[in-house]
Amino acid sequence: MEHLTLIVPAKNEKESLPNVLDELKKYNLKIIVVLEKDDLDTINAIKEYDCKILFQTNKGYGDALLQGIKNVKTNFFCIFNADGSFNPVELQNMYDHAIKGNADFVFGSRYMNEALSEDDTIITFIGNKIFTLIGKIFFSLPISDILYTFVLGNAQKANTLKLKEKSFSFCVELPILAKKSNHKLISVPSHERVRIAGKKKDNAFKDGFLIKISMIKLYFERN
Ligand SMILES: Nc1nc2c(ncn2[C@@H]2O[C@H](COP(=O)(O)OP(=O)(O)OP(=O)(O)O)[C@@H](O)[C@H]2O)c(=O)[nH]1
Ligand SMILES: [Mg+2]
Repeated sequence: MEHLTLIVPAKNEKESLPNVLDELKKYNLKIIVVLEKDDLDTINAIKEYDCKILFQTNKGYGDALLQGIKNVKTNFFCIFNADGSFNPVELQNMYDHAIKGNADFVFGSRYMNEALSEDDTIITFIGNKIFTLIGKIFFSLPISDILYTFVLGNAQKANTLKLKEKSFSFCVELPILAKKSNHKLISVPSHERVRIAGKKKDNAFKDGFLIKISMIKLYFERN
């Protein structure tokens, strides 16, 4: 997967991220970890690993991803969480779809045949279903798991989308703007694991609310 760079957003992931980087070693991928400068515990935990560390200038999950994508030098990027919930064995299938030109953005989905989440709660499951349905109805999104954000995509195309969400609303902004720009989106089955250690960074109610606002804004914005 020589044309691929992983973008790993990390916030207080000193326990999980070293395990994730260990698991990734055998794949020999380019890796950019994006975190805040003062997240010293995470920085110290990964200093022996072969990855680029990028300090985000602002705060937030979306901000980290925006900066990561801007720094990708390969044709493709993949958002890869620092908590161990994504399995790198799934990258090859996503990459093959991108290389063959089957899609510009390949979205992992936990809600297809042969897919699974070990980490869903009833709240995240219902929230996801509702936002995915809104995505289908109002934006004609052909994806089945809008909030998962295990996405492998064309870096150059992502960089022309004018992404700006610095919060978890990035999850909906990326597919919606990609679709508005007529890029091709597909879903592929994914098996989400539970995070290895550490704490969840998002809040289902606060971030769910921000995502709703963001979708309304995106609906009324001109293409
Ligand atoms: N750089 C950066 N990374 C972040 C920020 N917020 C979350 N992340 C990372 O983004 C990824 C997704 O966040 P999670 O907390 O795992 O969100 P989640 O998957 O909904 O929650 P879990 O169910 O606990 O896995 C993880 O790798 C986090 O470390 C942030 O503000 N800055
Ligand atoms: Mg997670």
